[in-house]
Amino acid sequence: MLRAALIGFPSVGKTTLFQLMTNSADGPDGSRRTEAHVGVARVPEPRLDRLVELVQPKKRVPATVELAEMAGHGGTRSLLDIAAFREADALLHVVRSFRDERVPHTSGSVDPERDARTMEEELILADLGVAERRLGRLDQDLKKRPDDGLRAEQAVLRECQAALEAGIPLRRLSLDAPATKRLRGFQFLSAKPLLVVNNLDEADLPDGLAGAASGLQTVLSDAGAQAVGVCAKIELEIAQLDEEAASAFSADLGLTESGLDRIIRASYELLGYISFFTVGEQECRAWTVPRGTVAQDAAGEIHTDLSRGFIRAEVVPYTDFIEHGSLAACREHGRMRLEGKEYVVRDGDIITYRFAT
Ligand SMILES: Nc1nc2c(ncn2[C@@H]2O[C@H](COP(=O)(O)OP(=O)(O)OP(=O)(O)O)[C@@H](O)[C@H]2O)c(=O)[nH]1
Ligand SMILES: [Mg+2]
Repeated sequence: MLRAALIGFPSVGKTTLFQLMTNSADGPDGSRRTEAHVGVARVPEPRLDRLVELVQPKKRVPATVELAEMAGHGGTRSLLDIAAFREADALLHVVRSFRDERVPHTSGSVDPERDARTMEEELILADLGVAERRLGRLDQDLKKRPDDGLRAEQAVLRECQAALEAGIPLRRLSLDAPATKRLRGFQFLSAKPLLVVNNLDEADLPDGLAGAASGLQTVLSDAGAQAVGVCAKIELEIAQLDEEAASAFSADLGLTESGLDRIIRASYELLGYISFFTVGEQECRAWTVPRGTVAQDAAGEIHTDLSRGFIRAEVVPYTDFIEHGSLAACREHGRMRLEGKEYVVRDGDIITYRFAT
């Protein structure tokens, strides 16, 4: 399951977006900066809808994304203190482009480019603090007891320190696999994939939806980040309308896809995530794994028993399933493949696991 953290400066629309994405009405309790506000977003997946139509299962279970929202006044420090942020797979940085004068801006003016840059600087500074503290300790330890593992850690941390001091986020370093592994435990914020969510003014629709007009593009390429546009407040209002009114209103504004759709799709693209499906009379269900995941690890996403007792995976590509309408028909027509542990799962695969308990 993808875990994402909604971060940003005060009053940029994080809670509004959180409500839009998780379909909830609550927000974080502002008085408790030590806890994250956590919710679950269901991943929109039209292919799952098609499978449900064909299979008519008792249950339709979408993939989910766990969303943690930061309280604006918690500051970047709270990102280091709270596990839900430290452990996030991706950061969704909400920046304000909406101009509404009734909502005061903490920096005095609406400037998404400045905000994106400032946040990036804060992430870099936070990481620099972590790296320096660890390097200090390593120095002392190495004086007492020379150790190759510690020395390797020191080397890679020094490389990080140099990058951070030059204002380069760690996600832009190309480190080899052992170095990446050594760094994993630090959960550096600037190493996390970053999606800037540009909270647009209504008047910017629909052209702003691509996310990065103007100077924001430069900030994004410096950061190695992507952007997507939303109009959180209006989209939340639309989400509360009945279907007919919602589609009429959306069409007026040029919104062809919901904000949730766009953000999730952009996050999946950014992270290289794909979907696979399990189908049966009980339930049809979508799952998310990073591209390149092998069948046995994908099984572990469903249940550890499936991974441990893995025998084989029966795989049907999505388009074949749609053409033939059922797993049995796919088997009859020779469209079902038997794959082993090392099979690399493809986007849209329908998988039935055979396993021993
Ligand atoms: N006009 C307009 N107002 C918005 C938009 N998004 C959010 N707002 C308003 O801005 C104010 C702050 O929104 P929140 O979603 O609470 O922002 P936040 O980032 O969670 O704020 P903190 O948690 O206090 O940092 C609210 O009054 C929202 O209604 C938008 O797209 N357009
Ligand atoms: Mg909030």
